[in-house]
Amino acid sequence: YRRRSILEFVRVEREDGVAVLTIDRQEKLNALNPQVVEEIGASLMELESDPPRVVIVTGAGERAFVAGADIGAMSEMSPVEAKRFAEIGHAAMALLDRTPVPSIAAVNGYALGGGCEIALACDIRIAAENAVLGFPEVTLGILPGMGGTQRLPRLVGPGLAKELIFTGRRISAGEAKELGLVNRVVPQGEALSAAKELAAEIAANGPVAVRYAKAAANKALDVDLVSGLEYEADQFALLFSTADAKEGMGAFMQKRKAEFKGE
Ligand code: CO8
Repeated sequence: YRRRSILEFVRVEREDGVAVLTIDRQEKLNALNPQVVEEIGASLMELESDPPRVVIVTGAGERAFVAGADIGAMSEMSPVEAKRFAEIGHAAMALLDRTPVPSIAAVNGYALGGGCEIALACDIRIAAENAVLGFPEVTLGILPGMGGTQRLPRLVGPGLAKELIFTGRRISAGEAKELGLVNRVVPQGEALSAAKELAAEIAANGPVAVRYAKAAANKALDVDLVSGLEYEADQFALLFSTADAKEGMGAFMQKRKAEFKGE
């Protein structure tokens, strides 16, 4: 990604160890054109050099998280340009996937197509009750090109994923909760504040432990059970070398609150 000193459609604010990445292209319901995708990638790359304790991704305004890829821009793409678009999308989602710290999508409104795929690349999804989710790509004659065909079956199982992808049907936040596509539904306008509360709860815990726990949980999706359990045991043991583990267990024994330093 090119480093851009001024980003037009993405901003990142940091507070108390939590970074909030906001996609802001409100007149197009935060739809993703190549520049928006590049800016998401560039912002995530920037965070890599000084990771926060939690990353939250959200959309500006109350109507949309992200209403998908920009259909106007896509309607003029050649296959080569579409491939490039998918590649920068995958690269940005890989950064989100790979971020060592927990990520939360605050789904504040429409999360369609590429929008739903961004939410899927996060560890946890919180939806406002007005949120509408779905994968309308096949209704446009294309398919989910930013990881949806791969991440949705892993999250909700192949049967439900295929139904959603083949029909392109939009579902409510409540239905998404029933399917396990979102963790929780909150009142309209409260997705970001709920995500921040959750982020604070996570950020109060041992940061190294949380990172290793994320890596171990991700392993579960990639390897067989025996290898995964071995990995877990190794990470468990490794944490005993951290000051945080001494502090955490010591604080319990001394009946006081632990103060973690992330070391
Ligand atoms: N692309 C371009 N413009 C959009 C998009 C979009 N996806 N979504 C909304 N807009 C624009 C509208 O055109 C409109 O612009 P204008 O005012 O200039 O006409 C403005 O945003 C407001 O939208 P609406 O007037 O349509 O608002 P409504 O409340 O009537 O409807 C909907 C809201 C239902 C969300 C409707 O806008 C809609 O259906 N949008 C398209 C949703 C969609 O199909 N998304 C999936 C796109 S495909 C995709 O995401 C592929 C992912 C692969 C990515 C690959 C690599 C990055």
